[in-house]
Amino acid sequence: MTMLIQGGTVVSSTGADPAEVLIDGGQIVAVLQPGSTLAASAEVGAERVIDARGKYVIPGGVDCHTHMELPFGGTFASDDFENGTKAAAWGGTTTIVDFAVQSFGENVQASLDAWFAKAEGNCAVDYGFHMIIGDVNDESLKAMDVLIDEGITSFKLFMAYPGVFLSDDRQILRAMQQASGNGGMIMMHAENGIAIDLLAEQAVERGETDPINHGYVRRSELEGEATHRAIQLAKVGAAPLYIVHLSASEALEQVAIARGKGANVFAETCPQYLYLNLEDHLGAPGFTGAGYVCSTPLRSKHEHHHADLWNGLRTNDLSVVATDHCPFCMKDQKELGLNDFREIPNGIGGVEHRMDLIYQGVLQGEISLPRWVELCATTPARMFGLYPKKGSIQPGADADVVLYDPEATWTISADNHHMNMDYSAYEGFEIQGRVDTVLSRGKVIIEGGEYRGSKGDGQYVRRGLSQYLL
Ligand code: DUC
Ligand code: ZN
Ligand code: ZN
Repeated sequence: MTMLIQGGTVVSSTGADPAEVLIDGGQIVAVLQPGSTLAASAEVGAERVIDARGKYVIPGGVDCHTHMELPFGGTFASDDFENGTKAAAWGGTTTIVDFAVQSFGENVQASLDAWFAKAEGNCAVDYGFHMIIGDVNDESLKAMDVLIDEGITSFKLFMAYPGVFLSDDRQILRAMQQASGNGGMIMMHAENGIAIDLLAEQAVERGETDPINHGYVRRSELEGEATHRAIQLAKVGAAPLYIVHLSASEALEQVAIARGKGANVFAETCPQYLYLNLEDHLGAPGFTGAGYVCSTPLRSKHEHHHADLWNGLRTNDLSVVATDHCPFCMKDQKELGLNDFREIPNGIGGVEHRMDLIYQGVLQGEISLPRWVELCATTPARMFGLYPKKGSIQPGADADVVLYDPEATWTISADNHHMNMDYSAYEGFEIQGRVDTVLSRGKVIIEGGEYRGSKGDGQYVRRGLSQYLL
C-alpha cells in the first residue's frame, strides 16, 4: 500500500523540518517538501494519507538492550517476546535487540537457537540478538565468528555475577582479541563482581537484608574500577568496547578520559539512571524498594550522577539510551528476596516508556530535539549494524515511523502500561508528549489508542557490523 504522511515535522538526528513521507512496499521511498509538485502528485497517488499536523514524525525507536524471558535467580523476566514487543510498540520502539544467553557449560549455537525459538512468530516489532558469552572457551570463541555471519555481531561479557556469568580478565582479553579479528563489538557489564559479592556477604552477616543494601554494596567506585579495567583490556586486545547500563559518575569519567584520548569506547545509559535514585526508590519503605533492584544499581541523589549522566548525553560520552528492560513482578518474583536482597531478581521494566522519558529531557532543556532521536534511534541503529534500514527517515529505510504528539499530557501507571508487571517503576510520573501512531515496515500497528498489529508481524533482523568500527 502507498501511504503519505502529511503535515508533520520530520525530526532526524540532524534537525527538524516540515516534510512529507511517502511509503510504499513497507519502505520509505521519498521525503518530500510540503507544497512541492512531487508532494502534490504523491497525495494524488497515495492509497492512504495520514494526517500528521501538530505531530513530530520520527524514526521508530531502537532499543538495543532488552531481556525478554531472561532466566534470572530461579525465575524468568515476566515479559515474553509477544507481550514485551507489543509494549515496545505502544511506546514507539519498533526494533529491539535482545540478549540471547550462553550460560556456563552450554553450547553457543544451541543457546542461540533456543532464543530464536522463543522469538520467532511471536514479535510485534522487528528484533535482533546480541549474544551473552557466559563461558569463554575455545568453542565459544570460534562460535563468535560464525555468529557474525548469522547477523549477531555483538557479544556481552560480565565482570559481575561470579560463578554465574563473570568472565575473568584472561577470558575478557581473549574474547576481545577474537572481536578484534572478526569485527564484533564487545559489550561489557562493568562492575567488580568479586568485591561486590564480598560486601554483600558482609552486609547480610550484619543483618542488613533490605533492598537498599543492593545499592550500598554495588558501590559506584566498583563500577568505575571495572570500567577502567575494561577500557584498558580493550586497548590491549585492540577491540571496540561498548559499556552497557552505565550509572555512575566514576564510570562516565573513565569513558570520557578514554574517548578524549581517541579510544574506540562507547557507553549507554538507561532512563532509570536519569530519573530514579537510591534513597527515594531503592530505599522506599518496606519491601517496595525491591521493584528498583537492578544492576548496575540506582545511584544516590546526594551525589552528582544524574547531572553528570545528562552532561554525558550532551557531550556524546554517552551515545545511546537503551532500557535494559528486564521486568519482574513484585508478587512471587521480587518477593523471592524478602529476607535477603541478594535473592531479589535484578531488573526494571521500561521498554514502553523510554521515548517518553527521554523526551522529558528535551522539555527540561537537557538535550535538543534531534539529540532525542539520535540517542534513542539513530545511534543505536548505527552502533549495532541496523542503519540505514532502521533509525532514520530516508529513502530506502524500512517504514518504521512514529507520529509523536508533543502536547499530549498523561501519567505513567501500572494501570495503563502494557508490560507484564504488577507495578511501574515510574508510577505517577507526569509526562508531556505521547506516541500517537506507529508504523512497522509500513503497517500501522498503533493508531487511535488501539493496537492494530498481529502476533508475528515482527521479523528477525540480521545485523551488519557496527558503523563505529575503526
Ligand atoms: N542487570 C539487570 O538489572 N538485569 C539483568 C541483567 C543485568 O545485568
Ligand atoms: Zn548487565
Ligand atoms: Zn541487561
